[in-house]
Amino acid sequence: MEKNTRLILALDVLDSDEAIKISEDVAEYVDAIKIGYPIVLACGLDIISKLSKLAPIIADFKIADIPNTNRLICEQVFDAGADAVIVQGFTGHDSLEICVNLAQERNKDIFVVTEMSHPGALDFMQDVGEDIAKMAADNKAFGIVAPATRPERVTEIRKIIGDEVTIISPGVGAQGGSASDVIKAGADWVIVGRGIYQSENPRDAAKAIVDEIKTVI
Ligand code: OMP
Repeated sequence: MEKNTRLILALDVLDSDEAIKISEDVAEYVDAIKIGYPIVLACGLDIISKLSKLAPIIADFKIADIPNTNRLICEQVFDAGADAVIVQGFTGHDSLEICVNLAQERNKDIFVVTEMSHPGALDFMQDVGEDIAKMAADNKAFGIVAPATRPERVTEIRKIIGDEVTIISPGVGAQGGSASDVIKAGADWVIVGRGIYQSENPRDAAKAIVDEIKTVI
């Protein structure tokens, strides 16, 4: 995944035509499109190959199972045309390692969730977020997912993983986070969903975020 605009679109819409139209409109301003359960359950797995003509696709299935099941899921998702998969880190090193190995064989990427962006992440996840970040770096994951709603945590996680591992950061806009703040805190990319796809003009909304990011890099 190339770091140009530093913006990833989270495409959590349920209609295939709408998804393609929004993606075409914003393609110039995004480095990747992140899809997940909502769009795939509504439109089918085929949506991945359709959207992959417009941008690299990150499949956000937050995979969280035993190693063998994780591998079976990653195989299906990579076969469908995704360039990267998001996995949960709390299942431990062997569940992650099998995903990273498969991704390396296929020239694909794995992102690992550390601590999530919503308030409930403070109940359990934050306590293990730093250990998960270290495990992701030790296992040579391409990147981690860390919260734009808590830029200070992104800075902490960056210290743990160093500069080799990338950080993609959701929580900008609808969840209250700021794109420029989290890039300054150490994120490589921001992930934005509703702030773009629910806007009157998704293309203008994406451009405004990219312009904001440019002011701090
Ligand atoms: P908006 O809040 O609409 O911008 O969407 C954020 C996107 O990032 C959604 O697709 C979420 O599922 C996803 N996300 C989070 O919001 N928080 C996290 O901690 C992790 C993710 C993710 O893994 O992408």
